Amino acid sequence: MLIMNNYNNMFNDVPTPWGMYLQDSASPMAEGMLEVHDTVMFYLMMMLMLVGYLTYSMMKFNNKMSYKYLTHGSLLEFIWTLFPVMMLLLIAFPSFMLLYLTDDVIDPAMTIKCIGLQWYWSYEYSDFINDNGETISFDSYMMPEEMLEFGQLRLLDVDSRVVVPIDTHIRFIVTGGDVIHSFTVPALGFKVDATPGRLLQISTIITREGRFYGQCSEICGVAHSEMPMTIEAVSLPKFLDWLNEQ
Ligand SMILES: [Cu+2]
Repeated sequence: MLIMNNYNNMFNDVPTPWGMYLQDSASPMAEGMLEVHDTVMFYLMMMLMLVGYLTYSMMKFNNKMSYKYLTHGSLLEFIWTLFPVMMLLLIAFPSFMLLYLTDDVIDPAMTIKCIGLQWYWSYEYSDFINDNGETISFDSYMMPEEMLEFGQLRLLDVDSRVVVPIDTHIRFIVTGGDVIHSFTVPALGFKVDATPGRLLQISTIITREGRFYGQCSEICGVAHSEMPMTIEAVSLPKFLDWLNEQ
């Protein structure tokens, strides 16, 4: 859900109190996930109504109804076997299609390495080096509650955000430095385990500017709830300005 941030007039994609639906998507992958959710919900509702209706009928007409072909009725059995199969196929097909699409990494223009640590994230922009010839990298800690500025979000904002350009194929390489963490940004459709000794990748193309928040999603110790991730998507010129400052 979108919330206007008074602090700097940027849109934030955050969980909202009593929010019942998924966050607005900001990438084709998250868009696909919303689509699959809605599709599956449609079939679930149809099944719920059918099963509910049949259960209700059976209770209402209990022992007052007889149907000669209820048992050993081949046609009836054929229908009530085929119907669930069709339903499952209708659910399975779009969901598998999305699953394999999300695994695809299409010719990324830049790569960001995200390392989950107890209890912060460390980011490396391996494609860019600073004046000293070092890779651009920084640690990203949660803003402590007493240091929050007006408009910043408790348990969600960090001291240094991951700034990325929009409309660019970006690859995130995720790993863990100590224990397993999970790099998760709902608005972008990310949920990648940060496993020590393993590199997992996910690619995205962010379709709009904004701040996308996420929280570590693999219980990793006492401060598991205090290692959020904030991704700030900006236009390419703004991203280059940011890069120059690093
Ligand atoms: Cu963690």
